[in-house]
Amino acid sequence: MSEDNGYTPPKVWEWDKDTNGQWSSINRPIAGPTHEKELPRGKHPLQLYSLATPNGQKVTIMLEELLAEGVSDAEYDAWLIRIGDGDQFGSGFVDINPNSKIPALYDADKDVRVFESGAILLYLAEKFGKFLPTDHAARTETLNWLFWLQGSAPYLGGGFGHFYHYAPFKIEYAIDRFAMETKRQLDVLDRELAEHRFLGGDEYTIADMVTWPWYGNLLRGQQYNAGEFLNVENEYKNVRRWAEEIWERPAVQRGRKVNKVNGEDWEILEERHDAADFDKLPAGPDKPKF
Ligand SMILES: N[C@@H](CCC(=O)N[C@@H](CS)C(=O)NCC(=O)O)C(=O)O
Repeated sequence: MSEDNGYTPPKVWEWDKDTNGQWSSINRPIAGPTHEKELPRGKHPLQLYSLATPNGQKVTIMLEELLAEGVSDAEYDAWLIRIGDGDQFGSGFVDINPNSKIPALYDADKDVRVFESGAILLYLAEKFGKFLPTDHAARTETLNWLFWLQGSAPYLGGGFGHFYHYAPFKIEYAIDRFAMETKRQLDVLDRELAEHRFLGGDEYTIADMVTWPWYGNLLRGQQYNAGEFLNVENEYKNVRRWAEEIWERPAVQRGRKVNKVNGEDWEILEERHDAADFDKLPAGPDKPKF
């Protein structure tokens, strides 16, 4: 490996707006809104502003799971935030998430804003009394895995995904560093899932719902086209067993389609305002391939 690529950091870093790369038009070193724009508001108390990235899918899977459990108050409007177009920098969005990242939730019932996907799942679990054990020790174990995911996934997304898939040129040092960490995390999950059916125990909880969109999609080969590179076909048998079981859940199949903008036409529901919206999609395969 080359030890010097000719770059020496300057004394003080400056923002070069012309750097290329897929996300360079939206990445900024400052926070706050770039333009005035109110958020739309629908008929349900729960208003979700999101996009079907793994972080977005966590919330729509949780909401669909709640509805599948018969929690009718979990009905929601899901509005599309196109992050490539900078919708997350509109003033209305920044009001409910000062961090300008999807997903963000507004609960009109309580006049509460919730940002950070992990906080959103915890809020919904506590509001409706579902998918979070009440026993203190079991609840703690669920929260251990929820916080583990929130701390770990940025190494998979912002680290490995960025340098392996999005970066305008390949940097061996960065790809090695984050491929190593991603595989280590998969092994953490694999060892846990060798002992338990779900993360932290035998119950399906918000810990599984936050983790599946990242590592389940990675095992499906749907994340950064990296399945072969990370050899996920041949390793992590327990993660695969867990990911395939969750993939079978109808609520997961519904949730992953909400606020989606790419893929097959039968899996793209850009906005969702009613359970019947899924019926408007063209027929897809009976059992989508894992
Ligand atoms: N820690 C946050 C991460 C959210 C996040 O990174 N969202 C990305 C899409 S997956 C985003 O909105 N990016 C837009 C931007 O960075 O401007 C969470 O879990 O909610």
